[in-house]
Amino acid sequence: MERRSFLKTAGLAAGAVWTFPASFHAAPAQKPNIIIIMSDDMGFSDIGCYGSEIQTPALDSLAANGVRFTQFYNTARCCPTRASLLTGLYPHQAAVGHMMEDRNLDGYQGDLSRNAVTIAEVLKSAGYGTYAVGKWHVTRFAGPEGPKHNWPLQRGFDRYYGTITGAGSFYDPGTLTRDNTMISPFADPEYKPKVFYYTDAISDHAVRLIQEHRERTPDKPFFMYVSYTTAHWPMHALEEDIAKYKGKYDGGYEPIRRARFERLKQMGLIDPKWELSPQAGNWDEVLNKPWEARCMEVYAAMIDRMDQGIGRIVAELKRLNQLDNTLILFLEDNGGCAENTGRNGNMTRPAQPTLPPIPLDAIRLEVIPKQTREGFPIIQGQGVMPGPPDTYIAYGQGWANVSNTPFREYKHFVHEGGIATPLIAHWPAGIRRKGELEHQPSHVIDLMATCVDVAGAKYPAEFAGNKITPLEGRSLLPAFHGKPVEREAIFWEHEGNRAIRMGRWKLVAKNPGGPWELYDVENDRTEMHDLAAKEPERLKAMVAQWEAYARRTKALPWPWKPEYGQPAGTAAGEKKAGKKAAGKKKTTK
Ligand SMILES: [Ca+2]
Repeated sequence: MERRSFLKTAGLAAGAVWTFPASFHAAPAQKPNIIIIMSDDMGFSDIGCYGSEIQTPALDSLAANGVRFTQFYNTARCCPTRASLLTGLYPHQAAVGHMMEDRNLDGYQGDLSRNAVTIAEVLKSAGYGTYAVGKWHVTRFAGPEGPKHNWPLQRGFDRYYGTITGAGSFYDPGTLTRDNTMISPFADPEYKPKVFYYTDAISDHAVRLIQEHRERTPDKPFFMYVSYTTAHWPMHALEEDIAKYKGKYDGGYEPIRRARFERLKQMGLIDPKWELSPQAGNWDEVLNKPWEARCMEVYAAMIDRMDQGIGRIVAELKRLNQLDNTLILFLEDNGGCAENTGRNGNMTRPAQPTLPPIPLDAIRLEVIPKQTREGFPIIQGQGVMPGPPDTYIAYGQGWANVSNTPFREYKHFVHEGGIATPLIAHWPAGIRRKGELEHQPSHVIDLMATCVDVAGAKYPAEFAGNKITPLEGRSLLPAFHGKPVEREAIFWEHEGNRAIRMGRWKLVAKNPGGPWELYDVENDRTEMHDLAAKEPERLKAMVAQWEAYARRTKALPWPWKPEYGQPAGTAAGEKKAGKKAAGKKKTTK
């Protein structure tokens, strides 16, 4: 275990540049394959090799034979993270500063910018086969007829199987698409599982596309983007997986959170001097404990199933003798989600279908469906045990707080709980470190630069007649080997939540009108001791830096109003924002 001082490399002297020597590792005979695997709405401590009790042997094995980053960051939300990952830019530069709506501002168009290129577009021109599987969610045009200018095949991918929108049933997901055609999972001659479960469909298609690539173009390397919707609401999982976790969460939030906190410290992933952030939710006051515990059992089962699929992908690479020369990266798109979807009300399941059935070949588009194909209504609330296809329920704030152990806040927010994610890098032929930790702060914007570097590709100044915004991220190749990556600062803006990280210092604010807080992250990464009042000069300088970033990257001007208090996108914020926006011009479609 590595006990190197945290953040030591973060405060590099200005101008210190480290260049990666070409001879550092023997150049593989063939360019490496690259697979980026991303999960959805999971917290920092939700996988085994980051302190979780949830069983993730496949990811743990990648970690044991690769490098784990302790300070890797996403953007706090699904679409902006996906836009950043694909383009190497901050989300607003890719025109996806928020969700999939056009707010008539450059940074907030809800449709991937043509002044950005995707990793697939860049690697394709470097001779790679390119594949995307799973959630897309970077275009507001998600109807079966498109327009499809920002669907995967029009953004550099050779093949695609997945969902164009952001969330949906795991048993019957809306906007399911193969290549350029929307399909029904129950009328798909190419894929006929006994039970359709989206996580398995993603894993199976990843395996199949790797096989087909090797059969058809054995001399070409490939890039694959595997984007699971695990463990975004609804809590949908197969009973055989839920059974593994039966009773595991009956003791409530605190024992699980404490155990994760201790394991994180033992593993060296967090500094023992950091305090555990406050507990959200009091188990003693939970009225329906079996229901609340079941929510987490299902959540754990969803992650378990994803890990089984990752295991199958790894096994296939091994079978094809490609594992050594494949860079596999695993990350999460945002922190655990405290949203309340489906947790209110008290619906019951009727004995018989009450609605007209939907034909098996019908294309469905819903994020939150009203019924199953058979005609059973979708049921929600505390009378409904989550898991089966006719339920649609989120796991709620108490468990999200557990997911984000030891940090504060959730998805949406840019305190550490919203933006801290594991990053596992596994590449036997290219990374010598085994089971080690890398403490340098880095960000999802870095994955494009890393892919360009690893693939020996060139990031273009112009693509398809459009000027391309210069790359924001830095290659993590040096960091894979424990060498410093030069970087002045990392920035965030989401729904008026703001942050900047410079070395050991983090400036952060919640909500458009919220005051700035300042933390010494080296001593206090759980953001418990606000130093804003003690460090007015530092605060002022960092605020100026953040504002310059926000204007440069088009995070400003804002669609958010400081007086909203709560950001749009949260339940409270949407209500408030909706009321205010109603009297003004309509900015969403
Ligand atoms: Ca997400």
